Amino acid sequence: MIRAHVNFALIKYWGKLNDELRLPYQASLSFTVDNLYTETNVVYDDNLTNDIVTINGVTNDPIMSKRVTKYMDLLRKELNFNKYADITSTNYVPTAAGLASSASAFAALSVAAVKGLNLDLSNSELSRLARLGSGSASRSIFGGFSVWNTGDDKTSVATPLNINWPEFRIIVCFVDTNVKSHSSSVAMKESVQNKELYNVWVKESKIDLDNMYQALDKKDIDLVGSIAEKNANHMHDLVESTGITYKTKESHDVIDKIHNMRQQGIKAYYTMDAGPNVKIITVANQVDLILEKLGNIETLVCKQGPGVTII
Ligand code: 2P0
Repeated sequence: MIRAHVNFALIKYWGKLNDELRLPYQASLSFTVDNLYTETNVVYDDNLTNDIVTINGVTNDPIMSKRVTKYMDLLRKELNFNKYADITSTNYVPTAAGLASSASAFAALSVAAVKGLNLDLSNSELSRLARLGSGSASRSIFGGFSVWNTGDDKTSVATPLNINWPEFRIIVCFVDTNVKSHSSSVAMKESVQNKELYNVWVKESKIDLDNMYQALDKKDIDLVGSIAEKNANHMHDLVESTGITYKTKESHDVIDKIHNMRQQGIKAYYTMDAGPNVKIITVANQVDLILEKLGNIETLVCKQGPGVTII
């Protein structure tokens, strides 16, 4: 069984240069967390004539399992084998939280599929295979902070950043569990088509990344938080220029609370991904204050998590 953890991007991946190979236009930087993860087991069986896919206890669900079998077909081609497998995967995220993550799912699946073949691949090679399943999965191979670089099929992989910052926290605010998000792949595609705005995004996110390296080096939460917040706002402005929006009224309410907290000197910054939930970027000694100010919003406090592990 392989366990892979969810990662949250502080500098976002948004837009594919190559759809099939999932090569990004810009590098992204993320934090892999401890308490949201996927566990996956892949058992090859010479008698099988197709893959059997069970996700969260449901076998061969038409939409979910199709993406998995398509990915297994890709691995059969890439790694040159022809066996089918019984695949069981469970997402450990708060129930009904709307936080299913393709990052942890494809990181766990890629590694479980490789281990089941008794292949010994490097973390870089595993990151590449995970990327082919879902871009952000390339980063979940590693624990803590990591960067997924641009490049070609071989070189566009994630690498871990050697940053020891045990006090860093991300508080997930589950603001709206019922909203059906637009798929990030579709929203990315539309964003890329808006060439003028998209080019600005690519240019700015490179600057954000450089600034983020320096801020992380100093472990300066105000700098890290404000760069991440600016980067997330830029991504969401780009998304909204296509007519899609991920922010709901509830998201805006939490964002307002975060602005208020900052006026009171609390170190709280936000980031958001392809959905309405808001993630607060902070450090350990601010967590109790923040939770108190959030009131009855459902939250999950995340610390640094490990890279993929065999369990
Ligand atoms: C990220 N997101 O960097 C960005 C920020 C969402 C917002 O990566 O199409 O599921 O499978 O490569 O990785 C979500 O996109 O996209 C994502 P695919 P993925 O975390």
